[in-house]
Amino acid sequence: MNGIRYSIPMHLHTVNSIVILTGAGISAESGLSTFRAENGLWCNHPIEDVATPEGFARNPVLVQQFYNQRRAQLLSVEPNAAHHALAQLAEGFKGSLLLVTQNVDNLHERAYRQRRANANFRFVHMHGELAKVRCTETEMVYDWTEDITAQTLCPCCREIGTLRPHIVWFGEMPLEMPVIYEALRKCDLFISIGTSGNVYPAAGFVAEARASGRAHTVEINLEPSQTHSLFHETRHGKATELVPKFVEELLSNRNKG
Ligand code: BV8
Repeated sequence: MNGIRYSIPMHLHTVNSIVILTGAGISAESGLSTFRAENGLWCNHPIEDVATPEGFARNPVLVQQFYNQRRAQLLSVEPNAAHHALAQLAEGFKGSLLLVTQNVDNLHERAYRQRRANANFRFVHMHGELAKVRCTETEMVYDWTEDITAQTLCPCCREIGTLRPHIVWFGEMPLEMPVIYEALRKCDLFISIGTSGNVYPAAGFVAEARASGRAHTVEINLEPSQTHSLFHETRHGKATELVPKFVEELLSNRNKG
C-alpha cells in the first residue's frame, strides 16, 4: 500500500523545530531484520530470552551470541537513501532538529558523518547501541566491534563476565528521556519513520508532541502502525522512496521563507 493522505500543508515552511523518531523499518532496506515481521528478530528469539535483564542473568552466553551476531552484521550493511535523506536534512535544516532512533545499528551516524550536520542537530540512541558495551560493575561504556565471550576481559575492572551489550532491554529505562520529552514539547513537526508503534515510551511520543497543540505529526511507514490514527498525516510505502521525497518537500518549503 502506498497511500499519501495529505500533502504537506504550506504553513509548514514556518517549521522551526523538528523531532524525528525512527525504528527498524528505516534500516530494513539496508538488509537488517526488523523485529515483528514474519522472519523478524523476535520470531527466532523470544524477547524474554534475549532482550531482558532476566534473560541475560539466566543465559548470558545466549544473549551475548544474539548481540555478537547483530554487531558483526553491521560490517556488511550500508546506510540507505532514507538514512542519507535524514543526514541531508540535518545539514540543510537551519532550525532545531532532534533525531531519536530506537535502532541500535549505526546507520544514521554513518550517513550524517558524510555531511556537515548543522549546530542545531542532536542525535539520540534511546535504546542503546550495538557498537558499544557497558561494564556492569562501573557502568563505564566502551566502543566495541568484536564479539563478547565468557573470556572477554573488561577494560576497566579487568574481570571476565562483567561486560554486557550497551542496549536498553525491556523493563530498563531508555536513554536521554528528559532531552526527548523537552524536544517533543517544543517541536512544531514530529515525524515517525519505520516503526510499528508497539514499544513504549517511544510509541507515546506522537501523543506527547500533539499535547502542545502546535505540532504537525506525520507517520512514514510501510503500513499503518499501531498508533497511525494519532497522526495528522500518514504516508505508507518504502522508507527509501518516501523519506527522500519528504525531506525534499521540507527543505524546498523552508527555502520559500
Ligand atoms: C520502559 C533493544 C520504564 C533491544 C528494544 C507503557 C509505558 C512505558 C512502558 C511500557 C508501557 N507498556 C509496556 C511497557 C514496557 C515495555 C513495552 O513497551 N513493551 C511492549 C512490548 C508492550 N517498554 C519498556 O520496557 C521500555 N522501558 O518502559 O522503562 C519507563 C516508563 C516510562 C517512561 C520511561 C521509562 C524499554 C523498551 C526498549 C526495549 N528494547 N530494543 C534490541 O534492539 O535488541 S525495543 C525494540 O522494539 C527495538 O529497539 C525496536 O526498535 C523497538 C520498536 O520496534 P520497531 O522499531 O517498531 O520494529 P518493528 O519490527 O516492530 O516494526 C518495524 C516497522 O517498520 C513495521 O511497522 C514495518 O511495517 C515497517 N517497515 C518495514 N520495512 C519498511 C518499513 N517501513 C518503511 N520502509 C520499509 N522498507
